[in-house]
Amino acid sequence: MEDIFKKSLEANLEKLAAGPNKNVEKGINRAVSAALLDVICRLPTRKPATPRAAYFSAEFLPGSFVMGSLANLNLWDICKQILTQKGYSAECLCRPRDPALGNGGLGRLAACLMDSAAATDISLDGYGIRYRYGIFRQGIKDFSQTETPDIWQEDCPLEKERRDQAVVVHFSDEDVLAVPFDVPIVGKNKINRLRLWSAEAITPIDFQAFCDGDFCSAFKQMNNAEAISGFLYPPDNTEAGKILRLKQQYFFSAASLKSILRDFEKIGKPINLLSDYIKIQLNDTHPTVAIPELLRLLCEEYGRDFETAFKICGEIFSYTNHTVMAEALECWEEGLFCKVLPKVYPYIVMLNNHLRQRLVGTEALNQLLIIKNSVIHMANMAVYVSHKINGVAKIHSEIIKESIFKNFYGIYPERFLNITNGIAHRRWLCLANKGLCEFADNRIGTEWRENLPLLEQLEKFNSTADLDELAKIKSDNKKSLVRYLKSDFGLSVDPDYMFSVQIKRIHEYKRQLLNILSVLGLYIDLKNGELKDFYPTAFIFAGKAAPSYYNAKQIIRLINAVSALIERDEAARKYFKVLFIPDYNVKNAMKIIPAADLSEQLSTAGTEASGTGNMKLSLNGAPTIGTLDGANIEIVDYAGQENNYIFGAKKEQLQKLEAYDPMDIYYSSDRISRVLDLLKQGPAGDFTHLFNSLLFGENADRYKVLLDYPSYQNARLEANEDYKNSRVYSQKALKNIAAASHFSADQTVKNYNRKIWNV
Ligand code: 26V
Repeated sequence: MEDIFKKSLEANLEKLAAGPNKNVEKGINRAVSAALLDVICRLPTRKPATPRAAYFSAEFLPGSFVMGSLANLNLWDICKQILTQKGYSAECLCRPRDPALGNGGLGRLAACLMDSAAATDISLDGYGIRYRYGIFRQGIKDFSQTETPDIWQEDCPLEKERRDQAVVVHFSDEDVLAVPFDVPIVGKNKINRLRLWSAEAITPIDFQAFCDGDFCSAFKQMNNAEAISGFLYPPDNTEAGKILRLKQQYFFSAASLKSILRDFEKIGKPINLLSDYIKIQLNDTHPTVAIPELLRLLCEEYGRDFETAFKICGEIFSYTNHTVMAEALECWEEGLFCKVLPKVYPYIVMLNNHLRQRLVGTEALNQLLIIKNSVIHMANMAVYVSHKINGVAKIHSEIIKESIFKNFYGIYPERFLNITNGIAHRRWLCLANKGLCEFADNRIGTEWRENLPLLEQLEKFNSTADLDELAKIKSDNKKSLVRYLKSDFGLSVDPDYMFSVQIKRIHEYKRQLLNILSVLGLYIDLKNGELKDFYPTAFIFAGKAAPSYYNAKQIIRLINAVSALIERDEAARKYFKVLFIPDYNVKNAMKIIPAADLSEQLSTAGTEASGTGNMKLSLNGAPTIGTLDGANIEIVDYAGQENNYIFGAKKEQLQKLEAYDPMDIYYSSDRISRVLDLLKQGPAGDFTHLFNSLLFGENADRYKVLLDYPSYQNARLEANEDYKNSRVYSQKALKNIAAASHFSADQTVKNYNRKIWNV
C-alpha cells in the first residue's frame, strides 16, 4: 500500500511541478488525493449484499478528509516525508477549510466513529446533510464574537457527486431532489461510505414556471428547496426556522431510507428480512422522524400491516441520547408537523395509540405518551420503538434512567445500556502529536497504533530520562503552537508559561465563567500581594457561542476584556496571560491539544453527557482539572485521582442541595464578592448582565459557579504548585497518556456493534 501511494504521489507531484503553478496548495491537495484514490481503488470494494449499520446524524465534523484518510491508512508520515523532500510543506494539507458540518461533540463523535468503524472492519455508513454553510466562522472584534459564513465546498477532491442515485423527497408544499455526495471512509481492509445529501429543486417544475414568465416563483421554488441543505441548524425561534429544521430532518432521513431500501431490493430478499440487512443508529433526536417514515414505507409501499412494520422498525432502530438538557430534546407542535409532513403524521398518531393500548394501566402513562398537549415528543417515540437506548458515559447512562426516561426504564430495563464515547486516536495522537508517537514507538513498538489498549504499557517508562523526554516533547509542542498563533492570528504567548486549556462550545453549563472569574480572583490576589510563588500561566480559551445565546456571548466578551486588562498591567503580565483563540475547529484543536499542560473540564456535575475533548487532552498528556462529571469520572478512575485535580460538588450533593441562594455566598465570602464586584463597571468593563445572572432571579447561578468557586481555586493552586516540579508533573502526564488507552473510538464502535448492531 505504501509503495503504491509513494509512486503515485511522486508522479503526481512531478506533474504539478511541470505544470503552470497557479495555486500550489490546491495542487498539492489534488496530488495527495489522487494518490490516495490510487490506494483506495485497490481496497476490497463495498459489497452491496453485506449486512451493515447506518449512522443517521444531522452533524458530521470530520476535519480534512485527506488528512483523515492518510491517518486511517497510516500514510501520513510517508506523505509528509515525500512532500518535504520535494520542497513542499505538508501544512498545505490542513489549509482548505474543514467541512464543519456540526456544532461540537455530537458531530465530532460521529466522525470519530466512522473512522474507527473502517479501521476495525465494521460495515458502517454515515448519512447526513451536505450543508452549504456549516457552522459560522468566528472572529473577535471589540472583545466580542463575530460570525461570518464558512465557504468550504470549493475543493473537496475525495468527495464524489452521485447524481445517478438522487432520490425525490416529498413535502406537503414541494418535492425536493436529494442528491448524494459520497466520501469514502477508509481503513486498511475496508471502505465505508459517508453519504451527505444536498437539496435541489426538481427542475421541470421550475422550468415550467420559468417558461410561463413567472420568474419570481421559479426562483423562489429553487431557493426554497436549496435552503433545506443551506444551513446547519437554522435558529428555531421563529415559525419559519422551525419548519426549515423539520424539513431538514425529514429530508435526510427519508432520502437515506430510500437509498437503503433501494440497495436492499437489489438483493432480492423479502422485506420481512430487512432487519437482518440494516441496523440504524439514531444520533440524538434529530433523525428520529426516520421512525414514522420507515413505518409508513413498510405499510404503504410494501403492504405490511402496522404490527409487522412496528416489529421490523424495533429491530432496526436504536437511539443514542447525547444530552439531558431538556431544551435539546426535539419536540414539535402537532399542527406544525402535520402541516409540513401530513403523510408521516398519521404514523406518529398510530404509534401514540399503540403505546397507549400496550401500556394501558401503567402508572405515569401520561409521562410516556408521544403526543402530550398537542406536542410531539420525539425522544419518547425513539425510546418506545428502539430496541436499544444508550447514553455516552457511565454517569450519563445512569442519569437518563433515573431522570428523562425513568418511566420507560421501569418498563423496558433491558433496552438501556451505556457505551462510553471514544476518540479516533489515529487523528488525535498519530496525526496531531508526532513527538509523543515516537516516544511511544521507541518504547513499546508501533502496534499500539492499531490497538490503542497497548499504549497502557507506556506507564512503566518513567525513569528520569523518560520523564525529561516527555517534558521536552510537550515544550516543543507548545513552541509549535506559539508559532502557529503568531503566524495565523497575530497572538503572542510565552511558551514557558503553563498552558491551561479550556476548548469547547461556550455554554453556561460548561462554566467558562468559573474559569475566567477565577483568573480575576488570582489577579486581585496578586494586586493585594496575597499570591505567592505563582507559576506564570497562560489561560487559553477557544470555542463558539450560539449566535442567539446572549450570556454565552457575554462570557466571550468578558474573557477578552480580562485578557486586555492583564495586558495593560505590567506586573500582572509577568504571571498571567489570557488568550482567546478565535474560530475553534478541528484543525485548530489538533494544534492546541498536544500543547496543553492542563485540561479544564469544569461542567456542573450531572450536566455534561460525556465530553470527548477531555479524552483527547488526557491522551496528549494533560492532566484534568475538573468535576466528577461525564467521562471525567472514567478518566480519573483509570488515571488515578492523584494524577488529576478533582474539585467541586458531586452530582448527589447537588441533588440534595435545597434552596441554593448564591447571595448567601456573595455576602459571606469576601473573596467571591470582590471578584463579582469587578463585573459591575470594573476595570474590565460593564458585565452587569452576568453579575445579575449569578445573583438574581429564579435561576440565579443555575450552574453553581459560586458554590464550586473555592474548591476550584484550591485545585488550581495545587496544579500550579505541582507544575513547578517538571518530573512530578510529567509523571502525572504519563499516567494520563497510558490510561487514555481506554478511550479509543475503535473500542467504542466495537461496543456498538457487539451490543447493538451485530453486523
Ligand atoms: C444542545 C442544545 C441546544 C439547545 C440549547 C441547549 C442545548 C444543550 C446541549 C445541546 C447538545 C446537543 C447534543 C450534543 O452535542 N451533545 C454532546 O455530545 C457529545 C458526544 O456524545 C458529548 O461528548 C457531550 O458531552 C454532549 O454535550
